[in-house]
Amino acid sequence: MRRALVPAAVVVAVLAAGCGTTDSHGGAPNAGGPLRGLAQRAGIAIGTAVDAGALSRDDGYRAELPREFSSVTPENAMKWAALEPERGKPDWAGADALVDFAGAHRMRVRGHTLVWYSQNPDWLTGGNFSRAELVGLLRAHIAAVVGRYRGRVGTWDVVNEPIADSGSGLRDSIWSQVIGPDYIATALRAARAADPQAKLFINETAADGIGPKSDALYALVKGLLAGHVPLDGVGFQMHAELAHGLVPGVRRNFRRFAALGLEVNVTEADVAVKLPATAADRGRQGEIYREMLDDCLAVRACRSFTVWGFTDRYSWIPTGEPGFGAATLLDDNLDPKPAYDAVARALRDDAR
Ligand code: 9MR
Repeated sequence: MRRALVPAAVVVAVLAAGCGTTDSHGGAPNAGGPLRGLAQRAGIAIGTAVDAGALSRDDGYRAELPREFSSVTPENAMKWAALEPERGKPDWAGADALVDFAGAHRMRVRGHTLVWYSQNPDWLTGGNFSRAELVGLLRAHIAAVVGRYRGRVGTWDVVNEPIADSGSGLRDSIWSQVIGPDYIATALRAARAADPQAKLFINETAADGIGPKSDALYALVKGLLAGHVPLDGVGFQMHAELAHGLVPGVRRNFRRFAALGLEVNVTEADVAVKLPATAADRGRQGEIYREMLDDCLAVRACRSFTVWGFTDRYSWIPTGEPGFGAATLLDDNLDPKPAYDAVARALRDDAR
């Protein structure tokens, strides 16, 4: 076992409750599971993005979710456009339902996300606000959202995807353009003030290995820490595509961020496959998931591994990347794919 975070009595109780060789899906035997018990033994959280619509109406989905996962991230329900489609008229229904569900099943919540270039309401992006006005709106938004879930959302992706894809500076957004680079520190400080106990993260895409983009992220984070801006960790999304596999240098990258004293999390893992997916594709996909998880398990500061949706029934990939799909651990029928077995095996091997 890698970490002694879990008291032996808890491990025994979890094992007795049915992890190990139990097949949780009622189908063919798999490599063990549920993932939740295996992850607990390995000393990490295992999470998934959650589709608010599926959570409200799909009983199979609702049953599978707390059995397999110890952490949830709202896929869209906490984005600004979802929370405040009309100015001053917040709609908490989807986010509340998820936080309540997580509480009832003793799952952690990763709040996602407080400031991003995308999925902002039109009134905000089209409002022609001055710098001072936008700073005020950002602070008020963060105070309201983080304050509402204080003590119930343990971790926040405060800032999402701040770095330009080229790695040359910050990504263009209403925030970087109107407020300037300071928007990041402003957001982190507002989040800390609203819930001093919550862990605060910057979450980035396509910065998993070593390269210009992760170098820029590293420089940003180092600067924030030097300026005593509150920051507890960095999330690496790990969206991957079957044909390309993983980028090189993931562990080295995780380790340099960890060496700054930060937690490192995998926050949005999936492996998109060009459709139709063959049996060989599914096998290779399992290997890529395993490499991702092994990269996390190899780095002590990596304490949470989240997949971006756990079933192909609701994955964002077919709409987000037309022609691709089959990206998750369970198929359309919620049956485990080789990727599920690979993740279970990686957890089980680490927990031994
Ligand atoms: O999975 C989300 C999808 O349903 C939305 O339509 C999309 C809008 O941009 O956002 C997706 O989630 C993104 C996440 O919030 C941030 N990282 C990239 C994810 C995939 O696009």
